[in-house]
Amino acid sequence: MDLDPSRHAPRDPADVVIGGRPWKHEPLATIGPHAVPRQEELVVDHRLRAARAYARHNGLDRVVGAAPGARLGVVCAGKTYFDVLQAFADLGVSAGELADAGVRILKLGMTYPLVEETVTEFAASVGELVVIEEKRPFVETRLRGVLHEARSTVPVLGKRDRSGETLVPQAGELDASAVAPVLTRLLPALAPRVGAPRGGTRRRTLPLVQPPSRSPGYCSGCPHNRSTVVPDGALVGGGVGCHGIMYFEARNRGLRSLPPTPMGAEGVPWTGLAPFVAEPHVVQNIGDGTLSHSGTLAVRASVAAGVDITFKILYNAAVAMTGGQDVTGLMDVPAMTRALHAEGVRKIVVCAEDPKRYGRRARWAPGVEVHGATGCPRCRRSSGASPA
Ligand SMILES: Cc1ncc(C[n+]2csc(CCOP(=O)(O)OP(=O)(O)O)c2C)c(N)n1
Repeated sequence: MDLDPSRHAPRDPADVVIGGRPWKHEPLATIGPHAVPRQEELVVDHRLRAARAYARHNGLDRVVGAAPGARLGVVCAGKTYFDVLQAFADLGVSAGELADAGVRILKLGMTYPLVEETVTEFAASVGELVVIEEKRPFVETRLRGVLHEARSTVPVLGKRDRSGETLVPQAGELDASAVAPVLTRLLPALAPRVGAPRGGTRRRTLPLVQPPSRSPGYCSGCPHNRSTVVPDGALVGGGVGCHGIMYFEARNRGLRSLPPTPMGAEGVPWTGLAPFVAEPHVVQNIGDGTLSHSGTLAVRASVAAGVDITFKILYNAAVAMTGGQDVTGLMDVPAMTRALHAEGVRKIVVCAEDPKRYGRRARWAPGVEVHGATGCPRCRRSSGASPA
């Protein structure tokens, strides 16, 4: 990787007049119409114009390949540019041979906003345009708008071909092997050269091996083995944390589950769902790291909404999923029961491998039940060992 700061020497475009004044960037540290009367105009118009002027002045968008008058113009950006070059190489056309193949490529350095002059000039220099980009037609849609305004009549292809059939796939990864068939459809002359020996070496495609699949599971001794066990037929919610692996475990095939939530939103979908479904109750797994980070808000919201939910908090004193870091601001277990009680949680049960570890003076919240691993009715079906 070249990290030399001098490899890029940005130059401010001179003489850019925007909104009747020479352009000067104004940082916005204030909000509100009283503070910045023309804020919207600045954000949606002036700054974008300045960005275009900058991109044009510094040559961020580059053209490679054939000279103007080329049969095909390819518009692409970033990684896809290299996939396009690789696809051409796989079809027997090296970067140096693009000109002979009648291919001109516009490699966008900035995909939004498009620099109108650059794309209109490029369109005027080719017979037909194809936009090759991964996923949805982001550049393609904008490009069509720009060319339409400029009254360009150059045909633009992209996600669909002229007959409306899929050309550049929207789904999945777009790598060189997915780009190559797009190119051969546009330039059929390339097709027969696929797999042809080049420079003495021949690329061979190996068959894709489909190994037998293996469901993930917890390590033996991991407390999640026990903490993710739920009563038969229960509706279960997962979220962010190692408990999320329960969705993929072989033993949980057929589990009735709600989809996982983002971190801290464990149980939150239930506040919206509960009033509209016959299901009376959900069991929601949540880690102590997540609870300390933001999950307390989910508990508070559930209490406020008055929904019937059992949060199953695994107290493993670690942010296990991301590598076993310490939980910042972790309360001890008795303090956690007091906090949950203060939030208005109606019933709090502690299942501990060894309840004695908390001592007789532990300051539990009022009404807390503390059970040992064997005595807890909620842990009866479990296996493995859990600290708490
Ligand atoms: C907002 C946000 N920050 C960070 C992460 C990365 N992350 C994934 S799981 C996780 C926490 C896991 O810890 P815990 O809740 O204690 O569950 P455990 O894995 O120990 O069961 C974090 C921080 C995330 N998914 N979302």
